[in-house]
Amino acid sequence: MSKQTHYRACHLCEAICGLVIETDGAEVISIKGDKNDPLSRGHICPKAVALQDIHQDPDRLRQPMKKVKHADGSFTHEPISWDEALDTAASALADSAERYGVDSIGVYMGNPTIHNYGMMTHQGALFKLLRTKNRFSATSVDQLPHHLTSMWLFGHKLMFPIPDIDRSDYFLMLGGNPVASNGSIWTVPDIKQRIKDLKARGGKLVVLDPRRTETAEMASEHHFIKPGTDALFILALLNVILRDGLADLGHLAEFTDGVEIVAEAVQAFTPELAAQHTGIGTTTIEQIAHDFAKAEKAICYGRMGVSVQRYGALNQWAIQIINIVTGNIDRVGGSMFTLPAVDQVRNTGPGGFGRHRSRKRNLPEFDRELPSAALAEEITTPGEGQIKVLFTGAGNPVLSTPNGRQLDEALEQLDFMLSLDPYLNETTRHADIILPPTSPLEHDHYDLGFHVNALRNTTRFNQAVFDKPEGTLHDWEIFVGLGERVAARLGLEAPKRIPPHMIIDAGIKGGPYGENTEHKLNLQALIDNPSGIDLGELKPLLPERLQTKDKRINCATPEPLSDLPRLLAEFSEQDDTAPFRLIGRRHVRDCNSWMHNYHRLVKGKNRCTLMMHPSDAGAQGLSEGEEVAITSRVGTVTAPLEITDQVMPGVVSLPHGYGHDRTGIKMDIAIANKGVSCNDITDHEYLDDLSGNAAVNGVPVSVSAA
Ligand SMILES: Nc1nc2c(c(=O)[nH]1)N[C@H]1C(S)=C(S)[C@@H](COP(=O)(O)OP(=O)(O)OC[C@H]3O[C@@H](n4cnc5c(=O)[nH]c(N)nc54)[C@H](O)[C@@H]3O)O[C@H]1N2
Ligand SMILES: Nc1nc2c(c(=O)[nH]1)N[C@H]1C(S)=C(S)[C@@H](COP(=O)(O)OP(=O)(O)OC[C@H]3O[C@@H](n4cnc5c(=O)[nH]c(N)nc54)[C@H](O)[C@@H]3O)O[C@H]1N2
Ligand code: SF4
Ligand SMILES: [Mo]
Repeated sequence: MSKQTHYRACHLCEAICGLVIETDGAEVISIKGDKNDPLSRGHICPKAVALQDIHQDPDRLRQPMKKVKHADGSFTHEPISWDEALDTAASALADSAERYGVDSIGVYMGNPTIHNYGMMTHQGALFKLLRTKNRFSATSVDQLPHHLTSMWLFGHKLMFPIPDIDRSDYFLMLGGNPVASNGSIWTVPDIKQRIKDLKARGGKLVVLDPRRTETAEMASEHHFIKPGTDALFILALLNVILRDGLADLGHLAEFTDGVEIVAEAVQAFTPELAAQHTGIGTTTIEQIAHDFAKAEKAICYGRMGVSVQRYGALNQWAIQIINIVTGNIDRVGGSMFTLPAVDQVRNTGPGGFGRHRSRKRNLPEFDRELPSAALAEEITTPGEGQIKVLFTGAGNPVLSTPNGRQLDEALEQLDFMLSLDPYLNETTRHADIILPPTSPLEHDHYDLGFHVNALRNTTRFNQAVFDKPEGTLHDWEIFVGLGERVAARLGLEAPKRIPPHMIIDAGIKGGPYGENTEHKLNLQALIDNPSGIDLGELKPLLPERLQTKDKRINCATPEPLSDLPRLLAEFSEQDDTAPFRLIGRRHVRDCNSWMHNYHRLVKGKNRCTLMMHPSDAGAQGLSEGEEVAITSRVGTVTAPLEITDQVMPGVVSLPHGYGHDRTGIKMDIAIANKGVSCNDITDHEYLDDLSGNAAVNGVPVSVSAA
């Protein structure tokens, strides 16, 4: 056998680190960071080696599976042929569309979709045939508020302001833990070094988080903040900045409107009100507002902790208003916009909001998707538009969406369920047919999503490390195979079989560094430079890059402004009556729910513990390691207690993505590290009412000895 060297991006998280993979025949010999990658500079985390583990995992499905019912009433999944699987699945979709209408088909797409360009380029063709209003995705348990904010302020759902940490002097971070997560809506490989460099330059990182996280440990300052109260803090900052004459829009002034309207609207949000509920003193709030506004180049950034809570959209909007009024948008060392080689801002629609609503709870659509917290009820509520057939792709909503137990049960009521997924897991165990794609090392790769979010403009294409085994299909081929069959049944035009790399070639040629530019990039140029091509640091792009119709930024966004009374009403009551507020946490060796089946990522002590502050544990008479019951409005789970002053008093933390104790799954190592699902106790009715985003952080719970 011959040794070979391959270049491949790690697709497991948003940092998209460049890897050098050595193989010998069909074996992976080593996986290392690629020092020549202009974005990741050789950085990797402990998860990179999981690419080999995923590829070799005996539990990874290599053939389509069909759910078979046995005489004793039990079910198993048995392998079947691709033709039988695709024919059966396509018939079920077409039958349902004909019998009950297209809205009887539900769709849920999970997070790895964005990390897999074949899914990104080909999912749309199938959904266009189905035209169902019942589409859902992981977006509404995650970054929905960022999309809305970008659409409202900059005219496109993907116009994300990207923290330019390498050239900044002041970084205010709320509810993000990039040292564990490796960054999000911010592709920032090697974050630890970048934080060290910021501090070495005399810059400051200020972190607000109810837990003293790995990132908080590295920060210049960390302030505990009570979960769910951030909006009061952020609006108080904004109020102080505007009140004290610290606003200075810089070049944004020429094309920005509505600041006076915002200034008036936030007057009620005083440091005193914020201090009363957040746990942060008025002096600190005033100080942070002044430091931020006076810093030459400052960044305000918020992530999961402020997005996936009761005021997610308001928080993200107000964060960007702070960046705008201090002139820190589109400024070197502030938050800047990318100009990616395949320009998804130009290639995709701007997004829309509230153009239709969910049947049962009247929750708003965003970009043709409804909030995932409504999926279960849309399956169980009878009437026109009820979901009878569900398609899931690269998602595990039973573990990842609020009140997962309710969804787990609802899935049993479907007429038919179809999953595009390499694993038999907590969600796909309900599927009548599971369609497993090729392994990540068996297909080529381009980061359609994450170059858009990166702190440097680079571009990189990777060829497959291994040939595709005979009798297997890539994700995109499965979409096309289904689409062709559905189209034939419904008498519609079949989707085209254009391989994703050709779509990328066209995207690059027509993009900002394409054939008509000095760069003259095309796919071949990327193939010739497998570590990636550097397109330089982020540059100021406004107002030209704005996608708003009038090429202006209007700060007085009606939707978040109309959400202010809800916030005031909630916090006009004096005391929080909830015994504890539940938050999540991420560990560098986890990735949501699906990476617990690889020994080297799960070994060591149990990570699925409930963290509680010593004073709370003392008051409740609970001791270290003891099994405790955590109860919310919708359910109870038990977990071992970890007593630590990492969390603030009144707050408990349980990671998500565990709960591999369901029967019928095939992931032996994960089963041995089963833990419990925190989404068994998060509440599908506890939402950001404005956006419909789930609020999995700040959930009221009680804790007692189990
Ligand atoms: N290792 C690892 N990396 C990952 C993932 C993973 O599962 N594991 N998942 C990937 C995905 S899909 C995403 S979206 C990103 C997420 O990336 P991040 O958002 O950076 O990661 P989280 O750990 O969720 O950070 C959220 C932080 O918010 C805090 N928090 C909770 N509630 C509140 C609150 O009310 N206010 C404030 N201010 N803070 C609060 C939490 O304590 C936590 O530290 O990570 C990605 N990377
Ligand atoms: N309580 C709580 N809940 C949360 C969060 C939290 O912080 N706290 N975080 C939320 C966030 S940020 C996210 S993004 C969601 C994630 O929610 P989901 O995306 O629903 O869940 P994942 O755990 O990422 O599941 C990914 C699935 O994709 C499959 N898969 C992996 N690679 C591929 C591939 O290449 N092709 C196909 N077809 N399938 C693949 C895996 O086998 C797995 O079944 O969870 C959310 N839920
Ligand atoms: S940080 Fe780790 S998981 Fe994320 S892309 Fe890099 S190596 Fe992969
Ligand atoms: Mo996510």
